[in-house]
Amino acid sequence: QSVPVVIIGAGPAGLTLGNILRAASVDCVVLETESREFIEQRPRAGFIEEWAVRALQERGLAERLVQRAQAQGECEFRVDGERHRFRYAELTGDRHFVYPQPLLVTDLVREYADVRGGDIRFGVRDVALHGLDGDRPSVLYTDPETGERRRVDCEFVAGCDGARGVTRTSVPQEHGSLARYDYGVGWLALLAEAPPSSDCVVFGIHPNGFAAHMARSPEVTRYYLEVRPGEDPENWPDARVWSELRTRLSVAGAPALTEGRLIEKRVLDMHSYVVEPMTYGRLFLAGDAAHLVAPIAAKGMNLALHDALLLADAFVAHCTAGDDSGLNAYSGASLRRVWEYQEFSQWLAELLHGPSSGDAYRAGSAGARLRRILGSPAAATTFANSYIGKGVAR
Ligand code: RFL
Repeated sequence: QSVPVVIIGAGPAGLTLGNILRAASVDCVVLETESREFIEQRPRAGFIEEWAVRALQERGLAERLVQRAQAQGECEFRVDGERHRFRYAELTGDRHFVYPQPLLVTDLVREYADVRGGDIRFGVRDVALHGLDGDRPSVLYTDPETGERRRVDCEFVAGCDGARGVTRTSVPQEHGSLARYDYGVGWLALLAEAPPSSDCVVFGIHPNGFAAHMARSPEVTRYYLEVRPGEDPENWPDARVWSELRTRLSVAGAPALTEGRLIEKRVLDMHSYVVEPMTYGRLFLAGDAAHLVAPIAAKGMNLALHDALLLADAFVAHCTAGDDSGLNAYSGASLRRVWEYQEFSQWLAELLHGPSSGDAYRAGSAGARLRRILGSPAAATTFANSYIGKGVAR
């Protein structure tokens, strides 16, 4: 079999790319290790920036999202027993759309496979890439039903297989670089079967550690607690989680947290990485496969969507008009937004983690950071633009 593009991975990046290629009649095959049921339920992100929603809408990929997502334009910092509202939509005109990643993935799979008739193969094993530095690469995988080894020849491979995929590791080490940053903290990521306790994202800045509240749906809320890196989630029985969330997030005048069963409890070691360049021969990396951004500022899925949009247009221009300018510019164009978001996440992380670092200098600086965005209109606008992903320098 031969197609112009093989897409490895059916996350937000791979599925968005696949949908746009289908709409332009560019043939592709999507290979995914997990089952359809699994990817439609895997909980993760939930905050999508307005520019990304509008871009999906223009491609006919956001109908259900726009109908069902709640839009939020404010966040709240809670510190020293006080609450400070930050109204970024008033400053930028843009909001976040609260839409759980599994719902977006469900919509994108349905559109790709059931509406646009796209080819997607679930449960594949042992994906291997060959000939990336030549004109005719191929992808091999094991068919889950027959156990047979299958091969798809192509012009391009899109590596959309996330942080633990195979495509990034197919790039020879000497070809590029991997820049990595460790935050030195862990986050206990929690999903509670409980309605949100605030109408916006809440950042709790506390000497015990940072905490956060983010709506996911009317029935489910995400919470985060800063913990030691590598800490065992078993150290955090439900009663301890709720007690610590109350300590770090409670302020006078705010409604009490609505508690519920904790349906996810895992420790994330906060780190980020960036692969440069994001291409190797005929392989183009996109999304978490190319760059991971710790979920401090809820940026990862937005970057994955940005990559998919850029790469899709570049493949379409190549395949339909022989125009390679988009493919040549892809890595640089993506990395500008990637580094912008990396730097912002690091800046915000220091504001959130400094006060619990045990270091008086970092704590003092973090206090200055917060006062500046709350007190200076110019600083507030800069922060708001970064927070919503607007005005990335070209
Ligand atoms: P994904 O979503 O990981 O999809 C990759 C797909 O590839 C498959 N795969 C393979 N397929 C074939 N062959 C192989 N060898 C394969 N290996 C893996 C996988 O099964 C999977 O289906 O990558 P993609 O598309 O790049 O999307 C990235 C986003 O998923 C990620 O950046 C976000 O989830 C990050 N993130 C957040 N981003 C936001 O923009 N807003 C948020 O609010 C937000 N919250 C979060 C987050 C990530 C979190 N975790 C789990 C780190 C909250 C959390 C807790």
